Amino acid sequence: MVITPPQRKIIHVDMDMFYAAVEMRDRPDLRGKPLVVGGRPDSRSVATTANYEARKFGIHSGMSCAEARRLCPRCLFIPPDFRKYQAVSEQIRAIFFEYTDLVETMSLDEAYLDVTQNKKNEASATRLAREIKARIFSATGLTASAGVAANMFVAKIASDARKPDGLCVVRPERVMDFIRPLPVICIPGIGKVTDARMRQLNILTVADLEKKSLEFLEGEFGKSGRYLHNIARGIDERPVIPWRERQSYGAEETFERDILEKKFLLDFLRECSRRVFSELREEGKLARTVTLKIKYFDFQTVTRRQTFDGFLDSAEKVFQAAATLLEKTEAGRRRVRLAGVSLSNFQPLKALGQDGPVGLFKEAEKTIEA
Ligand code: TTP
Ligand code: MG
Repeated sequence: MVITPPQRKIIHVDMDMFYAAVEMRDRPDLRGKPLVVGGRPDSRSVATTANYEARKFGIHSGMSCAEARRLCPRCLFIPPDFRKYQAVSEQIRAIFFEYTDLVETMSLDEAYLDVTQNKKNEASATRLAREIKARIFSATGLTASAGVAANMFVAKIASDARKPDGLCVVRPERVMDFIRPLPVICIPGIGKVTDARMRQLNILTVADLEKKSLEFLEGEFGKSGRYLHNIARGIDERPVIPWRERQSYGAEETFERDILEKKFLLDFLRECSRRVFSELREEGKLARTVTLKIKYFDFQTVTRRQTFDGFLDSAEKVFQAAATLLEKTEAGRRRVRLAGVSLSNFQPLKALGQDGPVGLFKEAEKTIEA
């Protein structure tokens, strides 16, 4: 006899236009007007959120505020107040934990809940999702959208399907109809690089991906092949992990002017390296991977990454790695708008043994991402 585990019940909750919604809640005069949370439009800052009125003009997060103003000259710009968003985030997290301890927080405004077993002994995940949305609204005055499905991938797509204030339930027999039309960039783990590769292979949607064999996908995408093969069939076995360790520590900045001088960039990277190294160190961890991010004046962004056999045990080593990676960019020849350094691939110091990190820089393995 084959024993199959019970179908999981996953809810993905995502707040609607989060930062902007908080600002509009607190300032009724902002409501109904196009609004961007970000810096001043005459600075070089970027929009963190646009409310729905602003989105009608094509404004979206990540766009420069100057561009946002070009698209909508009467758009209002409000500086972000992260402490306030953090406080709301804690309120909604507390609500999630009333339902289950299996809560995986993705960002301030987004989390997955596994409610297969839950503290309310409620069998209907749909009813729970409705209740959670109502609780969030009464506690914070803000709306959230929720997706309900048997796995994380489908729940995440579902939460986006009926925004704002949406609730979308995707039953197992409807999953394939729901995901087939999606562009592959919607699949978690597919970034710009993989997306571009898929385009070359003429795989544009999940339906295109579904037609490819496991052998083909493993040949093209290595270890990710099986994951992609499963996802294309609506199967996602990733568990909801209650506490997610930070995946990376980074420091980056947009400069006041575009930078051509390499010396300036090197000084800046030294400072970034010092900052991220000490932040990580404070948490008792060391990293093996350094990533350099460069955004050129025309917004083209590249990352260069190197993973070492051993751990980077000083800020100077992080900087040396970043400086070497800088040589693999066009910095110095092409003006740079933003630069940053991040560290990933951690190990707690205590797990590194009494002798501390060994083999640093030995047989360095390189991963370069364009
Ligand atoms: P999202 O959930 O991606 O967006 P949103 O909540 O503003 O809008 P939606 O209704 O479509 O969910 O991001 C949540 C918050 O994270 C957002 O309000 C601001 C912040 N954020 C940034 O600071 N920079 C970004 O590039 C993005 C995408 C979000
Ligand atoms: Mg959101």
